[in-house]
Amino acid sequence: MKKLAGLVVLSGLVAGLCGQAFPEKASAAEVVHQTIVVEKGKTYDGKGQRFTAGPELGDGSQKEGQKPIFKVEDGATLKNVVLGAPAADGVHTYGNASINNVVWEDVGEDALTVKQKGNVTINGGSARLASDKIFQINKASTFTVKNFTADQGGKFIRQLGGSTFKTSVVIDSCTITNMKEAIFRTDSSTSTVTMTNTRYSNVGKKWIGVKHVTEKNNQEF
Ligand code: DGU
Ligand code: CA
Ligand code: CA
Repeated sequence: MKKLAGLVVLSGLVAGLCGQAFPEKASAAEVVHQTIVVEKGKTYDGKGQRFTAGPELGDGSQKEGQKPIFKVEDGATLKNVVLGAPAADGVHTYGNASINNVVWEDVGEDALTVKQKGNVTINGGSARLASDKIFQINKASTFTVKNFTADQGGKFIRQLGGSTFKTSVVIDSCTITNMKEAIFRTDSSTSTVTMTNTRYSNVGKKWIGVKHVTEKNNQEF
């Protein structure tokens, strides 16, 4: 975080010296004081805007009970958004949701949580610097992540500890690096994972508790 702030200041200076300022949007973050709700069936296009959490939502630490920056309702789409630090509890989904090109620069308590059952698809984007979980699945769902890059976390995906509902995880065309524990961890004997066309390195045990694993065309490096 510190490093990043320094970089932003530095690039501002350089841009100033060269007489050409960067577009305002590239550096300015909008501080969110109240969760932004993407209502049923609607699309929210952030057009690259960076958002951070105000203290009302949380500090992005491992403290539970923080609020999300975005709540995505059934049939809604969130796209082209950058979440900076602090990111509080990131994004919550309720039902079917599409999350396209969302970048978590510094994951808060976690990056995204499935709060209500549905098909959740994350396409494009990236997440890094998660102290523990990146994606948290709290309700039965089909959870698809594709064209996504994840670096430095505890677990890439975690099904709620102790839960036995079925989650179907699909990971395709991702790059996953430096997970302390696993790519997917579950306590449910019915949950499944299918991973294809994915590059991964230093991801701990890869699967913890997963009884049904399908892997094709992946590359460890
Ligand atoms: O202590 O239920 O981390 O949704 C256990 C909690 C925990 C959840 C989860 C989440 O698993 O709060 O963020
Ligand atoms: Ca948590
Ligand atoms: Ca959480």
